[in-house]
Amino acid sequence: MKHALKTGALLGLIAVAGLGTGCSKQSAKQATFHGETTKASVVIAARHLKPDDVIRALQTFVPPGEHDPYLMFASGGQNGQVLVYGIPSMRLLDEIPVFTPDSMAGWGFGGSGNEVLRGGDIPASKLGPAKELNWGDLHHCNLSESNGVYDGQWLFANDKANGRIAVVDLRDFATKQIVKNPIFYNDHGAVFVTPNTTWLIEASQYSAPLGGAYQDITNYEATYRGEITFWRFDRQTGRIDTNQSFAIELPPYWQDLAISGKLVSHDWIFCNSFNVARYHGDDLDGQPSFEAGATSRDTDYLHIIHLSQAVKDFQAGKFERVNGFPVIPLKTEIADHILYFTPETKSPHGVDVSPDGHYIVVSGKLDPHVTVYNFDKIQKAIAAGKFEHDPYGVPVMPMEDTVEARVEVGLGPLHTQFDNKGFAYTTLFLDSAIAKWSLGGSAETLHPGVKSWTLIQKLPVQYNPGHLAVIGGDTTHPTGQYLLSLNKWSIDRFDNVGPLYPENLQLVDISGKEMRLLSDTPLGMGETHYAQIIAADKVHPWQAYPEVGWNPLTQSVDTNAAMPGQEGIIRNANHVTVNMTIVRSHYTPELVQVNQGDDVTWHITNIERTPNATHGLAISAYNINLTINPGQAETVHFVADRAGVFSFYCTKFCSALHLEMAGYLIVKPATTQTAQR
Ligand code: K7E
Ligand code: CUA
Repeated sequence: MKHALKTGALLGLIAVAGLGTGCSKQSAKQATFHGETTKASVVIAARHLKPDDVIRALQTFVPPGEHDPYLMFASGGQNGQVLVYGIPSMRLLDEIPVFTPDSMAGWGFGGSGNEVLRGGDIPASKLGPAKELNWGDLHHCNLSESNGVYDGQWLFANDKANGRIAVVDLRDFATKQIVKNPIFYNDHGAVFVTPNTTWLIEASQYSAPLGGAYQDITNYEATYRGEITFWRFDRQTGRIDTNQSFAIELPPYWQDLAISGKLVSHDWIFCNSFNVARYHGDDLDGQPSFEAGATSRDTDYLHIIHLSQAVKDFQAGKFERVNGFPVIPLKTEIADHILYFTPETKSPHGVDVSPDGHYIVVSGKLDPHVTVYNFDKIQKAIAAGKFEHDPYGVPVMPMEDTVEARVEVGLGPLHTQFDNKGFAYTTLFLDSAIAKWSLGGSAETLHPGVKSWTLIQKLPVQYNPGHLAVIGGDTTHPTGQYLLSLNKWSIDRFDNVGPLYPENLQLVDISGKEMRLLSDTPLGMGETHYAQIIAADKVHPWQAYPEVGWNPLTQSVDTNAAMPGQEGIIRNANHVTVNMTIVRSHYTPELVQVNQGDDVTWHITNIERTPNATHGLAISAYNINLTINPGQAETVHFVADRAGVFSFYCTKFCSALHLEMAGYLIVKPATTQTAQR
């Protein structure tokens, strides 16, 4: 690969650059460019670069006009969107709007974006009025997989704040569906896919009565619950089929991350929990806080779920309905051998499955070890049936029967990813470091002298990493090479921009024996919780929509789309239909005259076939802002309730006569009185 320069070649380049060992602080300080910017040694000296800086720069620099070999899809956290970076340059290539309106993409100001966003609202019910949701706390975005590897077709994301999940189509990098969980208000272990993307996993977080109704908190043990929803994804329609989806009821522990097994363990789901103590306050009443009460037990429970067994029960109708949604009750899960527990060290966060599917790695945040469970041992323990039972009757297997190894990695271990050489990488939140450690079997075989289940190296990162991402690092075929440490704090790393600091994404080279830090990338627009990295050539987005009149929601030509030659304004009583086409640099028609109170349906089609020839439609005062890509057809609907003269114009600087790409929406007042105002 073009960018995968070998260290030897790099050292050669350094020698050419005349760096040698003579880069003393003194000379660096005095040096200026003197116009000699084509001489590497002069630039290196003037910029005070150390030898390792130069290597790092050479490893991450992508020359102008060239492309990055990898794409990272990263959650945008509180901004509710997905961010797309080029790796190794760390150039931000795109922001895919998901849960939050976005002006650049014209998302949420009329048109198809509104339709998708409103699909995720909370409907009115006997509990209260409808709630419109206009932001999300996006934690995990997950690429679709075929046979356990990313296939580059779809991307899924969750909203922790409101218990929603979204489907993004990677043909046009646009969100197609947002589904509100009908039985829970929040989630966290989401969205994680099964190896063929048949099911999308969404685990709830903070226990509450299923269905969202009121229950007195003193009835916590009896009436509060957790759950995991299994959403059926239909590749044909590109949508979650809510009618083929179901949930399983769980005890009121606070379920955390959930993940699918793979290969040997492919039919099983693993989910962490904390607050198995079922602590529920109340601090104003003199009780301990949640942080003390929820961590009062030494262990919490790793949930082990037999998915196909749950699917069987769902298909056999062995469920109850909550808000109309099928939920398999706990007692059925126990009777039908769907759910098992095994203890995990308290307050765990990450749960990750090794590439071969054999090992499940769990990190208890308050334990300096990662705990590695062996899938075969879990199966044997299930068969042996030596169970204790939790207060709800769920079988609990002894930890000593399910654990393969415990590796001491450092303080505050969170999340783990894997490479293709038998190593695992775990973020250490409290140590502000990444631990590299060896898996059993594979590392020992591949690297003579390396012992199984051993800490190999700790690399300091800056600071407090959450998740980490290795190329393909959660699939059956990781690539290795690069690792991203997604850090929560940045403290002193960047120029001061006031009290709200950026996050820090750090790129790490893991291709050699030792991990090496390559670059820092501040992110001042959200908290990246999770990311996945895929080879860029595995994603095949369109450069423009395939045909003119393309509806991005149906991914086909829309029979209602405005087409060239058929432009015009049609009135039917007080219903007005505008059929408008756009091409550089005009709207047809340019004058839209309606009466106050008219119900306006405005179809607009970008008839361009040139890639990148995107236009906008911004209508003053009406809060309408569309982005219309080549071929795309959009429809916006509004009531012309405010009289006056409103301009509309193209928001994308599309041509020399872009400023002339404008028109008027003229709304004739219903009464003369209004006209005078
Ligand atoms: Cu650790 Cu939501 Cu996966 Cu944040 S989560 S880091
Ligand atoms: Cu179209 Cu500017």
